[in-house]
Amino acid sequence: MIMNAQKRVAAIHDISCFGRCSLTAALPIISAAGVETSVIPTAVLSTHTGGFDDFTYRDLTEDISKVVDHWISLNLKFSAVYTGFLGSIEQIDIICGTFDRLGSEDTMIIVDPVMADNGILYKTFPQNFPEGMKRLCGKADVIIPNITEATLLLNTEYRDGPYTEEYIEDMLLGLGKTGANKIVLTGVFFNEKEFGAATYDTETENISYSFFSRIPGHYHGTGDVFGSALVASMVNNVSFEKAAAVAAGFTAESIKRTYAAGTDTRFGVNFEEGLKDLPGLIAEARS
Ligand code: PXL
Repeated sequence: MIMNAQKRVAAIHDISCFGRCSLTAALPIISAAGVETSVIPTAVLSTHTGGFDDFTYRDLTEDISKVVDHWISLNLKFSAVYTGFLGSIEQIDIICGTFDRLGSEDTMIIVDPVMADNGILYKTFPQNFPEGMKRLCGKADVIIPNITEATLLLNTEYRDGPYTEEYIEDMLLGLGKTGANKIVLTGVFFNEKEFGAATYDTETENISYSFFSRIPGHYHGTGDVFGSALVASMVNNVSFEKAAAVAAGFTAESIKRTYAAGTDTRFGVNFEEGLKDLPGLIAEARS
């Protein structure tokens, strides 16, 4: 392979036309890190589903395999495939197959099992969706669940925070047995002052935490901002734990700006004004 070839990622998420999440976050954030970002939209919605009613919903299940067929005919190679919100339960099997079809041994598979938050499965998904998501996570190198998604993957009961170290570390070890080698758990906090992510690498058995000052409110789309910054860092050869720290810092700064502006929390976070700093954060984490 050419040493300095530009990295290319395939991002497989919905397009929420308004609300700064999924592809409208992944595309600018991963691109800002110098990585070519190809997309497969799983659905097109007028807004995301968190706090808005009457959103439009166009399911693109039928298109995914056709996009992949065309890409295969072009012999495209990917450094990573990064999946998030899926448009239907049928897409689980299609995306499992897509990992095999688009991936080579150098391709990192990153699955954000987007399906739930605050103890509740998103309303667009059937009750058996978590079973399918478990299968998708089993094919991943890296998974990025929040606490609610982790409980659905492990069939354990959801609890509100603050959490204990024992609760989080049991969860990380449990997730480490589901197939992925690297686990990032988001929405972790042990007290009201700090908030962040925990990581577990099943190969080194290392557990790490990245915490930032907690800001009041529940901001929409932060999981996608975090996941995109994590992918951007990892494909740029930042180590796993440092990539989680870059992602947590980038997300925390985005939340801080949004809180200061008093924006409606449904409208997503101001990550845009942090994009110019992302390459520097990545370079620093790599050195
Ligand atoms: O940020 C996750 C997400 C992505 N896409 C859609 C969503 C959500 C979360 O609610 O509704 C459509």
